[in-house]
Amino acid sequence: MITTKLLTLVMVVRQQKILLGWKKRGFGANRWNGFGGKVQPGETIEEGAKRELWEESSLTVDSLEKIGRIKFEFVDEAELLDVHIFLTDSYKGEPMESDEMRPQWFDLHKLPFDEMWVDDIYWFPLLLQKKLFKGYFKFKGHSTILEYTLKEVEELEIGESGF
Ligand code: 95F
Repeated sequence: MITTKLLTLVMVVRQQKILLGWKKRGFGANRWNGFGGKVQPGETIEEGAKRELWEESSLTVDSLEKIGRIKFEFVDEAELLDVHIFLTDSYKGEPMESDEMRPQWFDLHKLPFDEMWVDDIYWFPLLLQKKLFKGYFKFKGHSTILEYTLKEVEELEIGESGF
């Protein structure tokens, strides 16, 4: 039986800079990434995204823009990960380090791809051009992509039909 876990990822972009967090522990530790995590029972995907952003960076947002959706498969692992990616430029507060994440601003032209998940180099160009996208990446371990698909789309919808 294949199960799918819903996850969120929020990218804060402002004035030619992007806020990434250095993941200090847990899944994806020792990489720069956006802020996110598991959607909990009883919350919407967007609510989960806002909660994780707050927990990991101390930033609050009124609204998030849906920008992408990527399904990740890790060979030899039972769960598929359905990651909903959001963009915002209208947050409130100052980024603060949390137990999980150490936030830092990066120039959009100098992203630390060598210290990010290896899929990011494929879809960041679409994100930064604000093109809606859907992707699928099949990983072996945490650093090897066996195959992938990536496409720009007209809209993003929820549910499995979205793939
Ligand atoms: C990126 C990932 C992953 C990969 C880790 C879990 O929280 C959501 C983001 N996340 N982010 N860019 N790539 C392979 C692991 C699914």
